[in-house]
Amino acid sequence: MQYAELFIHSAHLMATMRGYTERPACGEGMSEIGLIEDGAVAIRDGKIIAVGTTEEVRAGGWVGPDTMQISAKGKVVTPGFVDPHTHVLYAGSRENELSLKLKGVPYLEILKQGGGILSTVRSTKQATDEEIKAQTKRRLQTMLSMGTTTVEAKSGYGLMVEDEIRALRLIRELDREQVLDLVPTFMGAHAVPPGYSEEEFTNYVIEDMLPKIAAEGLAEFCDVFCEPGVFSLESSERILLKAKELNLKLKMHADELDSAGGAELAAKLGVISADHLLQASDDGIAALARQGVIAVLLPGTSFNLAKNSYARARAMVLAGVPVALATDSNPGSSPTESMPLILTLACLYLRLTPEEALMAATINSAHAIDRADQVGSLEVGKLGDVLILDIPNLNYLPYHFGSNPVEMVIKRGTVVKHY
Ligand code: IZC
Ligand code: ZN
Repeated sequence: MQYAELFIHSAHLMATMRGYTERPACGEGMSEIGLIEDGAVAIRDGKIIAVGTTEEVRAGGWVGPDTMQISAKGKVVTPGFVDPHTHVLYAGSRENELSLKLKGVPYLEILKQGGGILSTVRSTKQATDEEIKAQTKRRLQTMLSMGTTTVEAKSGYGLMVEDEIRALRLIRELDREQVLDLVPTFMGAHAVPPGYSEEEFTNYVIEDMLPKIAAEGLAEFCDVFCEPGVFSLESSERILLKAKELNLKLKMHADELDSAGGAELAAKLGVISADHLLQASDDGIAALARQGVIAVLLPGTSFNLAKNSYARARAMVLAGVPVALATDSNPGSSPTESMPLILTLACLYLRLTPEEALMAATINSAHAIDRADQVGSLEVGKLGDVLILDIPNLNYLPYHFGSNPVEMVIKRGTVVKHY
């Protein structure tokens, strides 16, 4: 339901994440979630106009006779989750690869055999625009129901220029046709298609794809799967330098499966975020901290690849790297839409505290997609993207897993989900 004015009040706890709009939280700052007891937030025309205790906001005269009032008594209120790393646009699925996975066939071996990413490239190519959109809308709807209100979406299941442009156009259409806000990333360098050497395909990305993508204004970020056996440090650097020249902002899949200096390159290029980082070296982590690169960690991927090893988030927090969290939602290594699950994995296996994990999933994620001026915290002027969680305290959020803690989702001041 849409109301011009909305007043959410009496929250047992409200985590505002205030104070980190200019810079992401790092170090001890990652625990400063700006808690307000008996919290309230007022929204007008889709934007937050007041935040404080229930008494303060009422006394401020923000609540009029026509204001829709919602009690969050006994509940926890947070900003909507921001999911800053997904491959959510595709057709098909890859459950047929489960038996290979269970036999221990590595992720990159499945890709080498023409499966993995290339299998999704084929199923996406065969699908109509409407089919791709319908399948993606269902995933976005699941994300929304689990509290995600802003999501980054990568291309990368096209690989040829016309298919990549198609993917980015569909992302733009989906942004307009459904509730979640989508942030588009070009990731033509996701896999090397059959018939190309890595160098030939890298040249193709640089000479044919990037100029067209940039000219159409279809993407805000450029990302590369920088990984030994996929795109080398050299190829990744060439692609990202070209993207920078064309005014795209930079991201990098770095040090996911093998340690190869991905974090160091991310720091050298000054990317906004370096993602995965399971195998990042100590020097790499120090370099990320020096450059203020955000580490987007994806524990759902470690979990789903049955890695038994996770990114060294504690070392990153200690070094002063701002940490963010994402689902990596994709049909191969992380077939999930659930940020609450990611928060659980982040606490249990990345060893983040519930406060740090929430920071990582809201304002720091917003920074990772350059949206911190609009979302990620409950502060005056930001979008009215608010969650009411049916949990008694913050620890309960990662503690109780596998079900959905979200009772109500408010997107731009509109109640879009209500159980
Ligand atoms: O479809 O496997 N890691 N890209 C890099 C992916 C996972 C997506 C996929
Ligand atoms: Zn990814």
